[in-house]
Amino acid sequence: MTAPSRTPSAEQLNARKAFYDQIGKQHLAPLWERVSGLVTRSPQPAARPVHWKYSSVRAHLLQAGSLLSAEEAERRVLIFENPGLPGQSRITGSLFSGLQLLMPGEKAHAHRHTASALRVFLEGSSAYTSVDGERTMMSRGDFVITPCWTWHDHGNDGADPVIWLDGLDVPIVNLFDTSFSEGNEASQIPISRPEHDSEARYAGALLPDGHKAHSMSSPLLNYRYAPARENLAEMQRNGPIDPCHGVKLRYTNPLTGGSVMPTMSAALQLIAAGSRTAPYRSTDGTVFVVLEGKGHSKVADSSFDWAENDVFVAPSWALQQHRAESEAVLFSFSDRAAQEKLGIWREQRDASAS
Ligand code: GTQ
Ligand code: FE2
Repeated sequence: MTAPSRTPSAEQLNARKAFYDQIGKQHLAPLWERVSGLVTRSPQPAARPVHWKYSSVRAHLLQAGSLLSAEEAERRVLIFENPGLPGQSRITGSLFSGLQLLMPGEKAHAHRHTASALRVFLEGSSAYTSVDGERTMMSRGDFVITPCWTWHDHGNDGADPVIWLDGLDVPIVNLFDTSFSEGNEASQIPISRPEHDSEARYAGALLPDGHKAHSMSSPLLNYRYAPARENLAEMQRNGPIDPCHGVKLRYTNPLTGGSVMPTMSAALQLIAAGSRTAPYRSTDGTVFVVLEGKGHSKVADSSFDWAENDVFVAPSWALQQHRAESEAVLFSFSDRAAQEKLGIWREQRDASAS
């Protein structure tokens, strides 16, 4: 029998359709009808480029603060939901993100889960998070990690509302159907180590003698903004400047030099006032958080004018280009760590060429 060639007749098409219906009942499907959508020539993310202005999200979050307590909410978070993935609680195909609010005196009850979390502290003072018995006070721009299955609770001991951004790998954990979570009888986990103990041990270019890694995540709880910001300023003075990124630092696990957690990567970059980055793209859909400055980004066909604390998304393989009106600092996070482990991460630095 020879394979059918050229354009099939209406009769042939009907016969095929009947065949597909028949095998569909047996939970079978023809690859030849599906393959072009399955094994695409390049990434086809459902997630879209999107931008949230802090001023409007903040207003809604404070409204949530008057509608329910942190205790009632368990976590009072407004989820950034990508318009290309409606109803799915995802900011990119693989990541969850939201803004969390704690009013003065509020505490968020202790729990743990298999999802890994990161936080970027945006607004307020005297807020802490505690992770497996170590508490850290958070300041603006600090980057804090909550590795998978670690007990954590938060609190606001200050007089003003506090707001930070959460990023979690929930969609990855759920892709694998590996979500577990539990609450703790204690609202707050007893503190078993001095405050900032992990910073003393791991935040310098030194490590405790004889330390052995017992986790796939970094032992450092809080990566402070102030020293990282100073490093960026000095790198900018000294050069070279990366055409695609300005000057950019990646947060690492000091024990391995690798990513801070197994699934998620984070970075901090400085773009000089008046300068523009060269077109760039990579396969890790990336969430940007504006920590300083004002500027403009082109992401695929979208254009965003951003200011402090705004959040915007560059989906996988979307061309991105950033221009800083005033000196800008962008925090960003993505699933690059997971992609690199799977051997599928790619980037294109001369991205305008194609
Ligand atoms: O603060 O523990 O945005 O467990 C989502 C899930 C925050 C948290 C989120 C969480 C948390
Ligand atoms: Fe949590």
